[in-house]
Amino acid sequence: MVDASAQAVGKREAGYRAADMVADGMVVGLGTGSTVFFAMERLAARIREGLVITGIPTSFQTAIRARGCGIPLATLNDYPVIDLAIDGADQVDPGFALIKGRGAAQTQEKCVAFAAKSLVIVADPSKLTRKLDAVVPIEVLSSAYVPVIRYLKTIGGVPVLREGIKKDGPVITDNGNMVIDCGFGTIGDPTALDIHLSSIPGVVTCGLFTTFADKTTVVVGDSNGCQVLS
Ligand code: ABF
Repeated sequence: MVDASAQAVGKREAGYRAADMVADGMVVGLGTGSTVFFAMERLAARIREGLVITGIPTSFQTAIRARGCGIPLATLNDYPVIDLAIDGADQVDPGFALIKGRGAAQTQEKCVAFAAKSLVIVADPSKLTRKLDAVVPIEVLSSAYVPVIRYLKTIGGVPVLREGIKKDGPVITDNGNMVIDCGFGTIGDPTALDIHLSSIPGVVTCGLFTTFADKTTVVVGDSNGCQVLS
């Protein structure tokens, strides 16, 4: 059982440490989720002290929060190369393969990770796992969610269309698509599954991130401080 307040302290430690890795003049990818929000809180303080950066948000939610923090924003089309991206994760394995997308923002997060020279994943210890085994969020065209679900079942997946908290309709992403959360049990070969899922017609982006390990640093925060893994 995860202690929620200790977890929040860890997230803040990790977020603040990642924000301190940002240098003046950088273009910074801003991921989605509560740990990244701590990083933005710290960036806001540094901006008040004179830091100049440009943020590239990965979701409407992050853009709103970043504006509130006084972080100047631009788009990936304005800045196709990002100096450093800070993002969260649902699970991280020892080789830095990731599951992301609980916030339904994995498409833009993957675009930003791809464009980034370096990717800093901020996490609390509960995110670290020996083997990835969480559900994989899959963003899918609304016009093809039924055949995609059907196909996922044929490859041994347990797919569930993500609904809102009130269960009164599907979650719709910032891109106007739906999300399928698909269980696969323990994932033996994350790279192969990433490639397979990404190749299904109708799938926009799957939440497995398996191609960024070489440029990834993982900052794990807990109540004693941070561990930086690279
Ligand atoms: C985003 O937010 C997602 O890709 C990931 O699912 C989630 C992590 O959220 P949190 O930092 O709140 O645990 O990064």
